Amino acid sequence: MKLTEENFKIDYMAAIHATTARQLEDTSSLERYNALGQMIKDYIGSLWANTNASYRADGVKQVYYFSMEFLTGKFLENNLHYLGIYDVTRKGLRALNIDLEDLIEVEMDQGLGNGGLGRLAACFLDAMSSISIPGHGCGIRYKNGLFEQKIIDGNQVEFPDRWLVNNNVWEYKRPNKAVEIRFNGHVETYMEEDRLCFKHVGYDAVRAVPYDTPILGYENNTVNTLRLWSAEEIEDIFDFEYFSKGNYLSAFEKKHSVEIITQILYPNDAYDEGKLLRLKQEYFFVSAGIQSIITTFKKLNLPMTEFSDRVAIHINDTHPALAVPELMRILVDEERLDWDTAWRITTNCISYTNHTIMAEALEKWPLYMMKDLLPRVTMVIEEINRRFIDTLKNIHQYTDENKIHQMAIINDGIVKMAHLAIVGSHSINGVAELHTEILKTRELKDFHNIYPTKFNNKTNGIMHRHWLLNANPRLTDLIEDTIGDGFKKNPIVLRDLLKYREDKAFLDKLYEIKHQNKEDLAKFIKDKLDISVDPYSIFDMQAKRIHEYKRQHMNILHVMHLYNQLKENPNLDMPPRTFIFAGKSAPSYYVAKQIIKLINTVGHVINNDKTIKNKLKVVFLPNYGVSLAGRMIPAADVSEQISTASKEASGTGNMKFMMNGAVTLATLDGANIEIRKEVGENNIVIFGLRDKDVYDYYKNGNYNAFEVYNADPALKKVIDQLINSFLPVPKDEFIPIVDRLLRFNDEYFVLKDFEDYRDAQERIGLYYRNKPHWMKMSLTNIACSGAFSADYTIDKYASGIWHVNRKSLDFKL
Ligand code: B1H
Repeated sequence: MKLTEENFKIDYMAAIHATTARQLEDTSSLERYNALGQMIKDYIGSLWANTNASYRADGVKQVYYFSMEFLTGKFLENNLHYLGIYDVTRKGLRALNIDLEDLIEVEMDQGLGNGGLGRLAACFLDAMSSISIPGHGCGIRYKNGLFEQKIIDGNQVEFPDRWLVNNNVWEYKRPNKAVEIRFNGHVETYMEEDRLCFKHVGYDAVRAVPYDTPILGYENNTVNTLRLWSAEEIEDIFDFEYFSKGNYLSAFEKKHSVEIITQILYPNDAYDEGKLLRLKQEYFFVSAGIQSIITTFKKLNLPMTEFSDRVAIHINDTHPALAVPELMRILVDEERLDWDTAWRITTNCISYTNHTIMAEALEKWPLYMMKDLLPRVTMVIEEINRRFIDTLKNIHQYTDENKIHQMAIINDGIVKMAHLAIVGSHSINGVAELHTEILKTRELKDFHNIYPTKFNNKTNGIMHRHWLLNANPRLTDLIEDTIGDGFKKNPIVLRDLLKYREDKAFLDKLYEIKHQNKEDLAKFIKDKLDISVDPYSIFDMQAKRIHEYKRQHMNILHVMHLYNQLKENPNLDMPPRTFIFAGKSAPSYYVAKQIIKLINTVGHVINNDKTIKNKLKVVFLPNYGVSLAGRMIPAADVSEQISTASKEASGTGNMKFMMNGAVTLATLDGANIEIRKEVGENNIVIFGLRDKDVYDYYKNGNYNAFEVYNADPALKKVIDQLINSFLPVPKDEFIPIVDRLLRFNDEYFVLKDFEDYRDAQERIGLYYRNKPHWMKMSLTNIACSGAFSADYTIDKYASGIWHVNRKSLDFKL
């Protein structure tokens, strides 16, 4: 949009007065931020209204991306960039003696997600708007996002994330669009003419109130909607029943028991806790979302049979899989369609992404629990299951009862959500080539046999405008000066940078930018943690959720090994290294928390040892999230992507780091494999077991961790140091970690991969010392990262799964 500095100042002063009723000089940063946010929101308003009007006028097919998590982070900076008014805003504020950076800092992260899955949903929303896909998010407005992590005495301690305390300027509450959600009660059957009908009675009703946030497209006038639902009590229950009986306090208890539904985000990543409240959350937002989609569809005045021509519903993992029976329930019970027609519509609408094969993450609900909470929906699932088993027997001629039992949606009193999602959707995709291959040939092989065409791959992507343009302005400027700004809309042209591989002047500039970013981070680390790190050292980073399969403990054991070498020979010729860790552990994941403690303990010893001449430092940056990632990633030299092969479905941090010029140190897992394909094997450092080796060990049961431990003195030494008082903690502190590695035979092959990892790290050191060589690797990574833009990923979802078209809008503000 067009905005002059003069007009900006007029609008901003008006916003200050309207939102604060104070003179500018009397306002706080928070008030100034809110005023700016309000003003931007006003600018967005007409674009948003226009987008919705045009979708409705043309009756275009729209996508609804259902996800339990949307990790959007901050909005202000992005919205300014996307409206094309970042520079004028900065200048205008400067003229008023305000730093835009300070206001950006004030905004709280919207942290409504755990990790990769939630951030992917946020990058996808941005991409849908930016490539002009009519696509919206549907989720939960958690009062408390993912906990805030503090490190106290080396331990993770969780604090509530009260992101709403200062009010959320970006959302619109829309009470007039609230819907009712029904839990518990029972089902009555009755005949109407010759149709058997079902009525849910005696239920507890909850009000779902939507809060809408605009999702801007990049300079294209498109504004889609992120609709998050919040639970409120239904007034008449609250008022009457209780008050009239004089139960004033019980009335508030009732209110509390309703609002608790959207109070917290479950803090597990890739782990299913199986709590009733979680099931409630899942049904709550799925039912609300589908009801509101149906209301929107009905405004088109089309027959219900055209629903799937106008609506695509995507479910982000199985958490929203109740969309299948809920849509069936509405089509059959309320819209009075026959089962087969309803089923055709439902399966045509719904598509499903699988994000993990880790057994502990697969959602399973006890049938009794589901029946109790959702009596009619469970009946629908039972009917879907009955018909599915019929198909297996009659169409596919299955006679093997065992196989049928295994594939069933419900067996032994358990509802398997992945099976429900597969049977109820027309598309099932994995999130990287290897992951999809594993789904097809191993984990979901039986389903692939009967539905070969449903399965497809959509390798994850990241929003390059966030992770490059916003996060790394220095690098962005250099790229723009060198190859023009085409990469902003079409990131594959970053490949033009490959021409500069031999250009010393260019590589020097690239080095200088990385160095400045490292200086910035070094200062941040000093301010936050009072640890001095050398910006000339290798910044080696592992930033992601803490999990044994991601193997942060392998990383820190290797750091201990380097330390041992330095202690033996303080003059060891080794490039100085700074190992930087960040990531949260699920609060109840004991071993992961011990890994955090171990990293901090080792850091404490190493960082305070003067004899090693600052050649080694270890930093754990607390409270990893979207904002911290934006600070860290531009300063990384080495990106640690070291999961046990086959375990990391894709990874997306790997893409963010390469885009910012880090060299990846990786196992052949998830999207690392595709990164290697893009950059070529000379521009990535690969080590470790392959997925096939891992599966062979599991199958043959012939892995012996003790043997590996006994055969490698350097490895044995570091493991022993965990429990021999080498570290300043009680002797038994790290026994759980050692037990997992030895007594329980090292499920994730940390010991097996250790030697290879050590060699790979040595290669990293050698390459880094050869500066021109290193900078060429770094440049190649940046140049080849465009392929991983979420713009392309979403384009493939749109054409290959959703069958929706781009919708260009020419409205101008
Ligand atoms: C991923 C999850 C996940 N996979 C359950 N599965 C959750 C499962 O709250 N829960 O119950 C939360 C999260 N998250 C990640 O998805 C994968 O591990 C990554 O490899 C992948 O890149 C990411 C996005 O596809």
